[in-house]
Amino acid sequence: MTATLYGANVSPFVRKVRTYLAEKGLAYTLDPVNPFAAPPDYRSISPLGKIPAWRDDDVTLADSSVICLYLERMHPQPALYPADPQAWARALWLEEYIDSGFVPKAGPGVFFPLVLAPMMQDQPVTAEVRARVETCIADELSPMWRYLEGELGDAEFFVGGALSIADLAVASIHVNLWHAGVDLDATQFPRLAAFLAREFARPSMAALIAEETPTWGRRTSA
Ligand SMILES: N[C@@H](CCC(=O)N[C@@H](CS)C(=O)NCC(=O)O)C(=O)O
Repeated sequence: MTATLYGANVSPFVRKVRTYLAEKGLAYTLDPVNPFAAPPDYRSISPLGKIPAWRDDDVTLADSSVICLYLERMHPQPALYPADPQAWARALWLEEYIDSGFVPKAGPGVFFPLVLAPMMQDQPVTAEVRARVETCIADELSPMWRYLEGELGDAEFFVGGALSIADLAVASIHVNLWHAGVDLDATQFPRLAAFLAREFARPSMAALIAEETPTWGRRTSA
C-alpha cells in the first residue's frame, strides 16, 4: 500500500496520526501541507481545508480521528482502541476532549503567541503577550489539566491498561506546549506530568520531537 499523510508536522492532529502510524508500524509519506496556503486541489481530499488528510490506494480521508479509526479497521493489530465497549467509548471521549476542548485553547492561547506569531508574523513576545498566555494557562488549561489528572489516576495509561488513541491525543498537544516552553506544574499535576514524560520517551513520539525541535522548539519560559 502506498500511503500519504498531508499536513504540517507541528499540528497536534497530524502528530496524533503520525504517532498512531508509528505505533502500528505502518509506512507512509508525509506531504507537508500548510492549511493556510494549501494547493488549489487540496479541498478535493480535505473538504474543510484542514490538516491532516490521508490518501492510500483505496481512499482519501480527512480528519485525524476518522483517519485513525479507518486505519484501525484496516490494521487491527496492535490494537490502539480498547475492545471493551465502555473503554472504547471512554477512549473516544478523551480524544474528543483534547481535540475539541483542549487544543482550541492551547493552540491559540499558548502555541500561537509564543511560537507561531514570532516565527511566522514577526510578532514579539511582549510582557502583555506573556500575561495573556499566563491567564490562558491559569483559567483555561489548568482546569483541564486537573480533569485529566483525575481521569488518569494512578494508571499508566488513560484507558484499559494499555496504550490507546486517548494517550496519543493527550500527549500530542503537549508537544506543542513543550515547544513553547510551557511545562506542566508537576507539583500540581504529578501523575499527568509523569505520564507525559513516559509518552514523550516512547520511540514513536521521541522521533517526532527530534524532527520538529530544530524548527519549532523555542523553550522560552512563559
Ligand atoms: N477535527 C480535525 C481538526 C483539524 C484542524 O483543526 N487542523 C488545523 C491545524 S492544527 C487546521 O487545519 N486549521 C486550518 C483551518 O482551520 O482552516 C482533525 O482532527 O483533523
